[in-house]
Amino acid sequence: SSVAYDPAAAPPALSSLRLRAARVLEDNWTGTSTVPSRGLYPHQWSWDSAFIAIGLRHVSPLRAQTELETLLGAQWSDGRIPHIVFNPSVPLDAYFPSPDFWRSSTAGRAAGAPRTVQTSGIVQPPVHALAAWLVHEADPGLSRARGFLARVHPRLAAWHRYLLHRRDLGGGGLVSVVHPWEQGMDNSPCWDRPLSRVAPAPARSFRRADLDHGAPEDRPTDLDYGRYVRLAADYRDRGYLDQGYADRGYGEQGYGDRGCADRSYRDAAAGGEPGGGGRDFAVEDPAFNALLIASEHALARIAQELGAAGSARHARARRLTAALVERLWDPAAGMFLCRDVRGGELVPERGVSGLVPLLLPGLPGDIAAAVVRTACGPHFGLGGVTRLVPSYDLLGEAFDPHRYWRGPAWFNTNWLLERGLRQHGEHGRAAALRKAALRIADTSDFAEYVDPYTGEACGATGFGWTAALTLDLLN
Ligand code: 9YW
Repeated sequence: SSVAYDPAAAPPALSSLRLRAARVLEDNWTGTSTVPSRGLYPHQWSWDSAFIAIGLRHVSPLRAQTELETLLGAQWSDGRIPHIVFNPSVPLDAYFPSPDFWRSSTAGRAAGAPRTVQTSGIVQPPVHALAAWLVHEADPGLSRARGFLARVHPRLAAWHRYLLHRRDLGGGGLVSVVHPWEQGMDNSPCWDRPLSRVAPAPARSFRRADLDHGAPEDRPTDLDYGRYVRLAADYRDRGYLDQGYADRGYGEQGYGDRGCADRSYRDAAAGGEPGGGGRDFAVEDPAFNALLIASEHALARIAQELGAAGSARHARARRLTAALVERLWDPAAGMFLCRDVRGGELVPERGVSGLVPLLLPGLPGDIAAAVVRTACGPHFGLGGVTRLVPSYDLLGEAFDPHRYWRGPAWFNTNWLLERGLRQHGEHGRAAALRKAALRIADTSDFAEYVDPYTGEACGATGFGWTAALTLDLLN
């Protein structure tokens, strides 16, 4: 078995939690990657895989490396890492949107989608370089023997280059997402205002598969789905091309040689203003950008391990941290907010995404202290009325303790906050959050998300990143 289990290492309750978490990852393993959930999400998801690798490294560093290598194997030649890599043996109707919606290998040709694997055309938060570094650290001997970092480094560098060069839609140095699915917190109230400009696709033009699993009343509404479908279809119909595609010559910067630049697509994309993705929806999100910055620091360490200099990347991470504060910090709210690039203003909604920059080592001390105060105050209740930090403002009008990203607590964001608290010397609060997360992972059977007040399980159980991050917190 690949489970490294030492019964002397942990008290009985924790060691059985560890075994059960490892078992979830075993059950969700397909042979080359791990599904988030057998029923609901039967393919490979990008940021799920990064979090899963972070936990998997404690039971099998080899599988953790393979998880990331499989994902990176589906990278587009423009550098983007797609948010879903489809498993060809899963029936088309098991998940919507399916490969026949995204049509990556045809519609994504000009942007360099791979020919042999089907993927989506949007992205998810860049947790990957951070994950790669943590996976390496778990077993440097194996990592060096397999040339793991040497192989993933150019792909991770191309990924960051894509985000920084193609996705700075606001012009202030930060990355924009062009779809709520890209940020990963699909129906957060932070998207309500920017999404309201998007004309929904008619409900009869698509069939949701998510409603067949779990509790439909917790899932995003049909109206939200219509808007998600419209945004994704428009991006697809523009060849998944981003701004600046035509004038900067993608091929030279992209990774690998799978790209096939198609002149007619280029010209079409260059025509409109603003062209490509983000025409109707472009948002600078604090968590997405903070994860990019954390991954820039990790990429600097990876470069150093490979014998190159890391100082330029560390410096870039510091500049990005300054841009994050400059563009998204709201002193009155005591937290970071999303910037609606098309509307040109900060979105007045408190999502947990605005606490995630606590992760960053370079955050000014007064800002880190204010974020901790906000997390512990009435809007998020950490150490007070909630057991885990909710995905959205307890006092917000849209708050609902069971509806997906509009209130429930998620384990990945709580794991990020636990790290952030430790990063800024809040060891007592971090230990309490860790304990609560472990207990609730245990009692909820590794739920996808939970009621932040009671810890009651919601969504799928046996959820990949919940099990993985449990393993990481146990170590
Ligand atoms: C969906 C897989 C994904 C996560 C997202 C989460 C959800 C897909 O599941 O999106 O159909 O709702 O919002 O963050 O990566 O776990």
